[in-house]
Amino acid sequence: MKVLLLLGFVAVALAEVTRFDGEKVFRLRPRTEEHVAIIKEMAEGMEVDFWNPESPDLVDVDSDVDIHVNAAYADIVDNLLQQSELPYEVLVDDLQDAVDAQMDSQEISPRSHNYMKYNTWEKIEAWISSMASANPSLISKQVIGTTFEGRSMTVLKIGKKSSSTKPAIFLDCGIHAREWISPAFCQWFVNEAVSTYGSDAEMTTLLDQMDVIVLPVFNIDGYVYTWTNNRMWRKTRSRRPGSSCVGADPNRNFDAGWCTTGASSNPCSDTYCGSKAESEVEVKAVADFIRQNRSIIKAYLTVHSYSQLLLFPYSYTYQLAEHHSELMSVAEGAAKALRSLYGTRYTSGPGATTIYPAAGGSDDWAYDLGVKYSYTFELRDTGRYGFLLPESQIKPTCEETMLAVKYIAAHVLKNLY
Ligand code: DDK
Ligand code: ZN
Ligand code: ZN
Repeated sequence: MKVLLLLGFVAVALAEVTRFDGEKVFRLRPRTEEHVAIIKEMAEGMEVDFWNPESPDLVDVDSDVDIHVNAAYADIVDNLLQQSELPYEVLVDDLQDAVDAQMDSQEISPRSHNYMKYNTWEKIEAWISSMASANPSLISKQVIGTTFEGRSMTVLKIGKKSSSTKPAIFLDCGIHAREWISPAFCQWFVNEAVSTYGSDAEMTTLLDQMDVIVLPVFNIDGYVYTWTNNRMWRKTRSRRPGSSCVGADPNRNFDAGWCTTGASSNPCSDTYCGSKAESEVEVKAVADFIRQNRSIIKAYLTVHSYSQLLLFPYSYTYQLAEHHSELMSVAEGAAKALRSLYGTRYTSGPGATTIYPAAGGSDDWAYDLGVKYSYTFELRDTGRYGFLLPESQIKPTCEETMLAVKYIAAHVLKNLY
């Protein structure tokens, strides 16, 4: 009985929402190998949540390193950095304040789905159904799999219905749970597509000629967990007998140089590559869908945050992709289009040199499968708010990103045959 009570207590404690009072985000600028070593030692000695890069083994001299530390460690880290003369600044002074401040939209009807707010999975799920039923001539939906916790993964296929099979662009959002601006973008995209079809010439041509297949939230279980338990969760929520740590990084779990670089084989790491390639059911579902539709899928776009980057293969090797120059010039054109609206600057390039080497990514996998136009977006911002981008930035972020996506889509369309 006592044991049961204790277990019950533990379960309740586990289900509690993680708060971040007094926790800080530091931006470190290691200038020497010694600085890099200090950061890595710090990561071993205490709990450090790496925001960018996402794991200590990816830390390099002269790169920005954003880390989130517990209140208990904040002063220790502060002292350590000062003593070692490691340049740094405090990006977020109180993470709980930033979490609370993120929901800053002035919307008064909190009960309904809203494109200018972050929506719960419950709202997104209802929205998926209603978008499909309200736009039967333009949208069809298909379940492509089930998450570890049993939620349906549904894609929306957007495009003018046609008797012949059309070429398609695959777009996914929410591979990583805490990158909330990403699912917000997929919702924005679907709405823009249906509401500008017939009036915007570019969108009309695109949807007449092609389909865009949208997966609004890839890692649904993780996304739900960021709402219910821990806002900073990144991975899936899979559990395996024998390991107490939960989840794997879906963007290290694809079969592309799997777990050879920039990924961890430690199940507790935020960049854990999983027990094997496609061990995560969500990854398997998407990979199966893309394999089945390989002949029609001409572009693969995946949306993350933050850093303002437009990346393309490769990340698992420093070798340049066969279509490097074309991928680079399309990325630069897209970044230029994006910047034209609000002046937001993006950096373009192959993943390995532009962000960090990282194997098992969806973009590299899709590219090696034969999907030439394969891009990873890292949306706003560059660290001021990081994953906690305020809701007031959803609209401008989505508007500018639309220009980049439409630029890439136009290029894909032009080069179809
Ligand atoms: O997965 C990551 O760490 C970031 C997005 Se948060 C992207 C890394 C480069 C593209 C992976 N091939
Ligand atoms: Zn991500
Ligand atoms: Zn990211």
